[in-house]
Amino acid sequence: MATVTSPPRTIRIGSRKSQLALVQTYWVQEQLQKHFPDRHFEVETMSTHGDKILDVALSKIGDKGLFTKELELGMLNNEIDLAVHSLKDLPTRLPEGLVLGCVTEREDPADALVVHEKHKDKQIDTLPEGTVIGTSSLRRLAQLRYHFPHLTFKDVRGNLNTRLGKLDAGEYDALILAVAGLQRLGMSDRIHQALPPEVSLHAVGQGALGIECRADDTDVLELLKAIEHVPTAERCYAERSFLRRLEGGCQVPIGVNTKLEGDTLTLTGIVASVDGQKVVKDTITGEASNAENLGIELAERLRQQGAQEILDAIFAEIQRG
Ligand code: DPM
Repeated sequence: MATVTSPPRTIRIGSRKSQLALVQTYWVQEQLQKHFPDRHFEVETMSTHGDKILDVALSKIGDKGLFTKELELGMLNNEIDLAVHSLKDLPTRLPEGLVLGCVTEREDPADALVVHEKHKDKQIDTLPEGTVIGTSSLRRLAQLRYHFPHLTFKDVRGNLNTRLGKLDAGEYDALILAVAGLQRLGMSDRIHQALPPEVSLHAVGQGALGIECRADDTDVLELLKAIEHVPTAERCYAERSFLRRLEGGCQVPIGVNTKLEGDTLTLTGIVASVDGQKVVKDTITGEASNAENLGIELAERLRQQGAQEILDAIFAEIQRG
């Protein structure tokens, strides 16, 4: 009698419903399908808390995992098998039972200046006094205030199209957005200037996708290995370890930059006060195989230089509301 083997299970990929999340998820689905043509991958969408409260400033919500919690519950309840996140939205500590299964190849991690038409002949350092810049990122706000105290900053929420609409309508003179998000949505033409690291260090994990799965799902972990980009992963492990050590959530003025040359990893980190008055910044270099320890050591160095006081003041401010 012939043995009957059951067909391999369908892999259910969870995603937020935003346009950017879906583009990213379908890309991951396509990559997995390419590597494993005999397996079946399907996409399940879910709304997250962060998608539902669009009118509140992100920094005031102060909730880690704003965009990830529902997907994580989905994995723990066995409704989905993996979740695709923008790595920068994935908290550095994951719920018990879940792991970061892989990190995909990073796009340009820089922040982008997007301007209203009337400023099209300007760069970040030539925008006139009082220019209104839209951002809800404390990290972008703090660094730009530090360099350009004459600029004015205003909160902005909503998806990319909503934000660009507000810019074009004249509610803002400029926006700061991630280069990677604009590129993935086919809006590279809106990138007026990619901000150099001297002006703005990007968020931890920015430009990379992080795929989360159940820690004991050896099948999925094996599939994810095929689409892992090791150099990106090494850089991001250093960045995430740095942020974890500083106990920073995703809404803190902490920025990073990493470079990988051969096996040598260089990590720069910054902690800035929201008013742009205080900045603590340093760089560490070492073996890429030691990525996580480099992140920890850099965090400790910044602590000694005053980063903790800056962060404590911000956490107290958030608590007060
Ligand atoms: C996080 C921040 C922002 C997002 C904070 C920061 C930007 C918030 C804002 C942690 N997540 O960067 O300091 O400007 O109001 C987000 C974007 C992307 C992933 C959009 C963006 C796309 C880029 C990527 C929102 N999450 O940063 O413009 O995948 O890295």
